[in-house]
Amino acid sequence: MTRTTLMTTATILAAGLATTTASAQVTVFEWTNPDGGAWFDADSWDQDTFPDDRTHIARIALDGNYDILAPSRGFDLFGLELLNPELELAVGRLNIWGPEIVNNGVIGAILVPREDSTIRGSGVLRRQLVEFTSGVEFTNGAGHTLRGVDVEFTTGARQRFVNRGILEPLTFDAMDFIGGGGDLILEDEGTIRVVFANDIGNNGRIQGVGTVTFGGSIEVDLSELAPRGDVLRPCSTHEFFRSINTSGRFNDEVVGDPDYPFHIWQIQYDLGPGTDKAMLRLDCYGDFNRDCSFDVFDFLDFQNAFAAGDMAADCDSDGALTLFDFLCFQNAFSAGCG
Ligand SMILES: [Ca+2]
Ligand SMILES: [Ca+2]
Repeated sequence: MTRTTLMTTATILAAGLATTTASAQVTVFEWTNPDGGAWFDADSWDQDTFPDDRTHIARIALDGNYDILAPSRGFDLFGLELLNPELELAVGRLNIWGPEIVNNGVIGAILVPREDSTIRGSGVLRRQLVEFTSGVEFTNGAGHTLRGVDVEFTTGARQRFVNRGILEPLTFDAMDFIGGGGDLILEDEGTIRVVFANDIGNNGRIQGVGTVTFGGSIEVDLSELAPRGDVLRPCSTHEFFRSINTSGRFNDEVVGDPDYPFHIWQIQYDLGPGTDKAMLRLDCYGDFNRDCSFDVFDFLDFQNAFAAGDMAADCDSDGALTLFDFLCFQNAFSAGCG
């Protein structure tokens, strides 16, 4: 895995959760059936009925490996607390009327935050949708993962998506941010983890989003690629986000990968017309001037960089420019680009 840090300062807003007058009437439903079963089976809960209302909190804390057959229709809850890390809960369209969801397992849902709210915990929201229908702020909390989830804004109202956790726009199941007028804010402590699989052409989109503020870091996970060389060729770029009308910016940073000796990864983000996309680029260290050919100009450029004290000439990455960097560069040049 390679990693690069984005240096753009994120706007950090205090996400004070509004206290709600409805909280006084909220009822907690605790799952009590160790064998699993249907959501609509009142006997599986500690109340007289099952949770299915905007004043209900569904709490599933019972340990064990069991399944819950949840409603595929849309329904309302004040909150959902999925505390059993073994549980994967697939539901339909889920309106959340309270300030938080706690998820230590896996939730597959079209999640509709109806008030300012946060999803937190160590779990994963996977492969569906966070859908904004009103002017709210929704936060992916620290440590929580949205995996292949689209974030869809509507037009008009104030809408903000804040990431303090992990976004995984899988290349086989892209993560799209789509809509009119919403703000996408990726906080300082948030991470975008791009998992490249063999189907590398399926990119996420950032379209029609009002303001994009990038912060935090990007992790590029290449471990799913096998064999890697067939997919990622040197002197090539691979889009992982295409964006339009955004104001965010990634800073380029050269990254290394021990599995690719003498190769260099870069995260690139361009804002020019038709080129506003985030890309992963693979180059080879021996091609020092990055023109995709190996010739004497690479030697000259390396020597100039070395003489100028440019740390780009620190081939062995030990933080100092020494004779070993010349030897390292010669090896990289000989290794070529393969
Ligand atoms: Ca060259
Ligand atoms: Ca060195």
